Parts: sequence; C-alpha cells; structure tokens
Amino acid sequence: AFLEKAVAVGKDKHPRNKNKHIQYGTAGFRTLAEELDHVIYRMGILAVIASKSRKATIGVMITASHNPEKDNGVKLIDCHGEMMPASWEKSATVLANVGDDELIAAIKSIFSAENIDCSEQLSQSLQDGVVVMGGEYIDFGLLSTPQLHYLVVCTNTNGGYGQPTEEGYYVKLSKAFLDLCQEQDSRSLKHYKKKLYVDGANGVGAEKLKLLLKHLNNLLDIEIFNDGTEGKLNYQCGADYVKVQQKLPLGMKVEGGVRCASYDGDADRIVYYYLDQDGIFRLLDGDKIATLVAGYLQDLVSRSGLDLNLGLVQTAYANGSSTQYITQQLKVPVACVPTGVKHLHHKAQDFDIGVYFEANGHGTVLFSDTAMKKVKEAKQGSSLSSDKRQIIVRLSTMIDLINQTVGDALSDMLLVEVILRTHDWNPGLWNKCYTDLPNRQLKVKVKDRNVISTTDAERKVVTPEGLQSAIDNIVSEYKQGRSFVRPSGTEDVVRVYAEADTQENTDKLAKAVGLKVY
Ligand code: NG1
Ligand code: ZN
Repeated sequence: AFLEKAVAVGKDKHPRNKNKHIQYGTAGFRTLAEELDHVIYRMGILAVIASKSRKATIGVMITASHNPEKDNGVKLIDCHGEMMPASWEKSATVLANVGDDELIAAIKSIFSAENIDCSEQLSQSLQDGVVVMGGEYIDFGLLSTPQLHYLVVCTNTNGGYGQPTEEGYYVKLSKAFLDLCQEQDSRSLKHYKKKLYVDGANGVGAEKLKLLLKHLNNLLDIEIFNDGTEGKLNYQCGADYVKVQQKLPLGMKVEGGVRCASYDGDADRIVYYYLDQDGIFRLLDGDKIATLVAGYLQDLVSRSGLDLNLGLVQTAYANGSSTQYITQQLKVPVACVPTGVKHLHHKAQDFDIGVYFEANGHGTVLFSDTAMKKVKEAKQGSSLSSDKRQIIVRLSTMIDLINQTVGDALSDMLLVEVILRTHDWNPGLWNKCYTDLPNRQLKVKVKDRNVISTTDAERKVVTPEGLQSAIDNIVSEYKQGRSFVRPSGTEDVVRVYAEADTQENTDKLAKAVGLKVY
C-alpha cells in the first residue's frame, strides 16, 4: 500500500519530467535547484528506508553549500553522524533517476540490496487480500515454516496435536525431549557431548532456537552463529550452502570433533557436520540423518514386538552409499521419488512408519493412524514387561518429538540429539555408519530448461533424444559412476548430479555430463 502511494504522490506532485541523469556524488546530489524536486521527494523515501533498516535516526540536509544560489543539493547523514556508505549512494542514484512508474521496482531493489526485511509490507498485502474476501486471520508474526504447519494442525484438531500457540510448540517438543533424555540420565556418557554449534543462516531459526533453549534445562550447550543480527540471509551460510559447497559456513569458528548444524532461512532444513581430527570437513547430510533415524526406529519397533512396517523415502540426490547401507545393512526398504517434499511425504504414507529425507536436509517421519493406534494401545496394555513398556513409551514419546507435518530443523535437531545421546555417539561414530561416495552438484544455464524431461524418479532423461545414451556412455567410463540431470523446479537452471570413486573423478564426470546438457 505504501509503495503504490509513493508512486501516486510522486506522479502527482513531484514528477520527474526531465530525462537528465543525476548522480549522488561525494556530497550528495548537487545541481540546479529546479532539477531537484523529484530527487528530494525520493530522498524522503530513501531516508525512511535507511532509518528503518538501521532502526535509528538519520539526517537529510538540503544545502547549496559553497555553490551559487541557483544551485542546491541534498545529502543523507547516517546514524553515527557519518556519510552514507557507498552502497546507499548507489541506491540513491538509482532511485533519483528511474521513471515515475519504475519507482516501486527501484524501492524493492533497495530492500534487497540492503537486505531489508520487506516481509512486513508483504504481510500487510496478505491481510488486505484476506479481508477483501471476508476472511478472518490470526497474525502470528514471525515464525519458522514448520511452526506454522504445526499451528495449522493444532487448530484443526482442536489442540489434539498440541496447543495452537508458538509457546505450545516449544512445550510439546521440549517435554518429549526431556522425557527421552531423562530416561537415561544415570548413564555416564563417554562420547556424546552436549556442545553443539548452530548456524542459523541469518534466518528465523536462530531466534526460535533461543526460545526453545529456555525449555531444555541445559541438556544442550548450544552456541548460535549467523543469527541474523548482521549477515545476509543464506549468504555463505545455511544448510544449502554447507551441503552444496561442502564447507563450513561464514563466521563459524569450530574445534575438531564438535557437532555443528546449519538450518536454512525458514528452518525447515538441517544438516550436521564437524571437523575430524585432521581438520577435514565432514558432512552429515539429510541422508546421514535419515539412516540414523530409520535405523534407530527400526530397532525400537523390532524390540517393541509391534507389527509395524518401516520404510525410507529418498530422491535421486541421495548418496549411493546411503541407499546401499540402509537396504543391505539395516534391511529397511527404500523408495525413490522425484525431487520435492510433496512426493516424499506422499510416498512415506505407504508405510506404518515412513521416514523421508532429501539429501539437502529436509525431512521428517510419518506415523500412520494404524501405527499411532497400535503404540497407544500397547502403552495402555497391562501385561507388559517393564523392558517392553520402556520401549513402547519411548516410541510413543518419539512421536511427540517429531513434527510430522513437515521437515523441521528444530524438531529434527532434537531427534538427532536424542539418538546420538542414546547411542553415546560423537559425530565421528555417527559418520562411520557408511562412507559417502564423493559427489558433485552443478547448475547449468540453458535457453529453455524444460526441453529436458525425465522418468524413473528423475534418474533417466526422456528428451532430448540421445542425451541419456550420451550420459550413459560417459558414466560407464567411471568406477562407481552415477549421474543424472533434471530441470530445477525452483531456479532457471538444469541441475547435474554426479558420484564416482574419487572426488577428482566425480568432478570430471559432472563436468563432462554438464557439457552434454549445455
Ligand atoms: P529444485 O530447484 O527443483 O532442484 C530444490 C531442491 C529440492 C527442494 C526444493 C524446494 C535440491 C537438489 N533441490 O528444488 O530438494 O528442497 O528446492 O525448496 O536440493
Ligand atoms: Zn526452507
């Protein structure tokens, strides 16, 4: 609403009617006074944006300084009394020179260049849309994506899934976590340490983690990095960066052997990692989390004596070693589906207990109605041995710990922590379950990514004709080679994935396949 008004008032009262380019120089805009009207109007707009972004007072000076009387000028003074930084000078120049109709786009680009949260205005637009249709809404303010999923279910089940408040979310998760930890408080732990470093991706997760921590009775000793007070959202940090680049996020200082985790911006993904004793970065991605969780639940189920089937759902991006480990070692059935949570979630519903994870760290566990009922009934049963009872109670508390609605960085983190604690594992012991095949993801820009169509859960190309056999030929030259390409559903690129026996060969393979796409 503000933005439309800014354009309307500008056009009406302070139009830009000369096409002369004007630049924010060392001391602001300087030119003939008669050419400055629209510029000064726009500096009013910029001043508000700057002040809001700095959460502080800034200044606007109108002066001809040492120049003749017919001249004039305008400059901004930043919050500590100094000149505005160069990036703002650039924004000022852009804003001063766009046509009256391009003002909205220019303002939005300043929001993004200066990393300003424009969600408040978008939230207002949303509310306008709801009200226009006679709808009602609850404005929860800032939440993580999974928190909203949780609130929706709670609301529609009249609290059956938990209290429909943000606090209710923390209470539900933390209670389950504390119960699961307490059960084994008496054991002395040799390898599991409560120290954990978390990279919040400069998104909403860090703030929410701080609130959750208040409920965890110091069972975790968490240090938070990239909490959004300084850096840019997902810039050289966050789950995707760490997973794809296979390195530590910006600003994180870690000691060897300490568990680290990265969330993504809206906290529905999480990946773990650590530096080993040689200082080498080791990733514990969605596949490693999936196998940890599936293995653990599988064991619980089998010890519980309940007749429940458990399966794991992956995508083509799952590391080949993880699929091999889960099918051959853990003997858990694995299904492969196309990329995208909706496919994984849907497939996971085929099992009594369906674990699904994308390699990038988005995933959760689904318990079917049958599974929930069986666990509940068993828990109420009177003829259980105390060993069995303990296992059934564990399983039941696990259900509370897991946000079944969607992948959830906070819930998944607690889940991983509980399992590691139960096994008394450090990250090295976790990582030893299987060794990832070296892998590489590339993006290729093409004219029209949709000429590529795929089948077999995106593992084989259908069109353009000949591409798949070309890929097959290349792959056959590599030991343990596997590669596939698919058009991204979220970016205008084709993604190339490759695995092989060594990192060097993997990179070569990915590049060679990429060239076929290009
Ligand atoms: P695309 O752009 O279709 O590859 C990416 C992720 C998906 C999923 C979506 C939605 C990879 C390779 N792809 O999809 O897994 O998370 O974004 O965020 O990580
Ligand atoms: Zn996300």
